[in-house]
This record gives sequence, C-alpha cells and structure tokens, in this order.
Amino acid sequence: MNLSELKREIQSFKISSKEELESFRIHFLGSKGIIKQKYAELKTVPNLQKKEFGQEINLLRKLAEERHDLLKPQLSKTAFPKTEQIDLSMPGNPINIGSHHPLSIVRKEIIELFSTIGFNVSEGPEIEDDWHNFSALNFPKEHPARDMQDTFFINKSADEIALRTHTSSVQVRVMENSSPPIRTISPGRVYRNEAISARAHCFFHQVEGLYIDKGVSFADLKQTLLYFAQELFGSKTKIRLRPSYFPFTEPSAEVDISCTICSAKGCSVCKYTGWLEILGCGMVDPNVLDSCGIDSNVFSGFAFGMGIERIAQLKYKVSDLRFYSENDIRFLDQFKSAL
Ligand code: 2U9
Repeated sequence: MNLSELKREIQSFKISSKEELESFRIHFLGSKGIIKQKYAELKTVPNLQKKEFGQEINLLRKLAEERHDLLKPQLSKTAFPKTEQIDLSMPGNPINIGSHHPLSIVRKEIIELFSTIGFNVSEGPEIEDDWHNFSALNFPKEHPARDMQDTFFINKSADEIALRTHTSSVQVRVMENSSPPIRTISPGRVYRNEAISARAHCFFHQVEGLYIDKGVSFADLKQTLLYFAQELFGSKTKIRLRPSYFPFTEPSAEVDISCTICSAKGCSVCKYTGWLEILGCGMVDPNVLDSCGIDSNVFSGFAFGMGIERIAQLKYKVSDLRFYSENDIRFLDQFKSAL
C-alpha cells in the first residue's frame, strides 16, 4: 500500500468498540505497525527522495495519532458494551398481531354477500321497548308466544323495557322510518334468559334480513336463501324448507342445508339425516306491515333470521357455544389466517 492509500485508510477508519480502537493503534502506530515499517523502508529510498519521503511518513504518523485521539472520545458516546450491540441485519422480534373473532369473520362474510344483492345494514338499540321487540311484531300482550323468548326485563316492576330478544326490533324501526323498497339486514347481539351450556347462552348474535316491495313472493325468498347458502357453504349446497311458526311471519319455514360435513351422506353432526338446520324465515305477516306504517294491500315482504354462532359452528366445527365468549387464546388463535 502506498502512502496516499494509507492516508485515505486512516482518514476513513471507523470504530464501534474499544477493541477496534486498540487494533487501529497497533496496526498503524504499534512497534511493529505500518508506520514503523515505513520508517524502515526509508533506508532503501534514494538519497535525493529521502527528505520528502521522511516528511510524508511524519505527516502520516501525525494523521494516525490525531485520528486515534479523535476516535477515542466518540467511543464513550456511541459504543455499546459488546453484549448490547444491535445487529440491524437480524430479523425483528415477531409481533403477536392477534386474530379476528370467528363471529366477526362470519358476520362480515354475511354482510358482504347480502350487500352484493342490494341489502344494506341497519343497527339499533340493545335495550328495547315492548312495542319494537314484541307488539309491532304481532306478539299480542299475554300471548304465550312471548314465552318462546325468555326475556331479560330491565325493571322487574315494569315489563315495558327489556334487552332485545331478536334484531327484528331494528327492522321494525327501519319500516317505521322509511318506505319500500326496503332491503336490509340487521346483525347484532340479542339476549335470552337461558342457562349457559354447550348448546345455549344468555346472549348470542343474529343476522336478520328483510325485503319489502310490491310483488315480493315466497319464490324470491327461497332463491335468496339458496344464493346465501351456496355463497357461504359452497355451490353444491342444497336447501330444504320445512313449515314452521313465528308470530311475525305467515307462512313461516325453517331452512336446512345439505350437511357440509358429510356431503349429505349422514354423520353424527347431521344426526344421520343429511341436513343441518341453519335459519328461520317467512313472508312478513300483513299485521306487522300495517303496524309499522306499510300498507299490506300494496306491499309484501319476506324476512329471515339466523344465529351467527350456529353458522360459525358449522363452518369451523365449534363444539361448545361457550368458546365464543370465554376469550381462551387457544380457541381464538385458530382463526389467525381465517380472514
Ligand atoms: C320483521 C318481520 C319479520 C325475522 C325472522 C326468523 C324467522 C327466525 C330465528 C333463527 C334462529 C332466531 O337466532 S334464532 O334463534 N329466527 O327463525 N326470524 S323470520 O322475521 C322478521 C323480522 C323483522 C319486521
């Protein structure tokens, strides 16, 4: 290496530890260092150039000493003890980003597939009055149908205000405040006074749907539900409707899908029937339309309701309803890549 290369090396030398500073000193200024070697080379230089070469080595030594003195104080400011040095090329610590709750995943999917066919989302209060939760929905006072929905009343002495037992109350509000055509779904939490077990809970989540316009028929309902089932459970899914009863719909039906677990061959989940019950539905009772200010002579509509827990249970094979609300990380972690 010639003198000007050495000069550049000294000027650009950087250190990050005491050890590196010491090796700089030994390399350039030590008793067997480069500068001592250059002084030894002086003997071999022709007489005429000796003076100039000697001056250049002196300058190089001065430069190395100054660089050493400059680097030394920096060490206390910037250098870390060896154990704390940061290696920026190492991968960072993994961040636990959490996961979406299975009920949120299913609710989002349902909202998206209904919005594709023109349904908007409506929400309303969880504390409801008797009118919106019962009377407007064709539950007469003292009628035994009210017992179907074990209600949590807010005030024991007045049975007017309660936790909503279904999100139909939201749709009553939509009907009161707008006019047909109405295409809406209302997802939300509902409450029923039931003992908590693997198969029942005192709260759960519903999505209810409502379509009101001129000339809406049961065929429209059936086709909408077939679309829903095939979007959510796959294009080979079949549906079947069985007659049922709800105070707010007439006629009413319960809807089954072909078992997604065994492809309708028969298994323990579908109790060897090949069918799984997923929702209830029907044509909105004309009394309900009239109660909410919509002329039942002009308009008709269909409605349906489902439990999100039930849908998620079938999609993800959840064996116990309590898993949804216990926040056990071993359960929740399984949905990390589900969205
Ligand atoms: C209005 C009029 C009618 C909503 C409907 C059902 C049938 C139904 C259950 C499914 C399982 C509740 O979560 S669940 O326990 N629901 O079977 N729901 S028709 O009917 C309406 C809604 C709003 C104004």
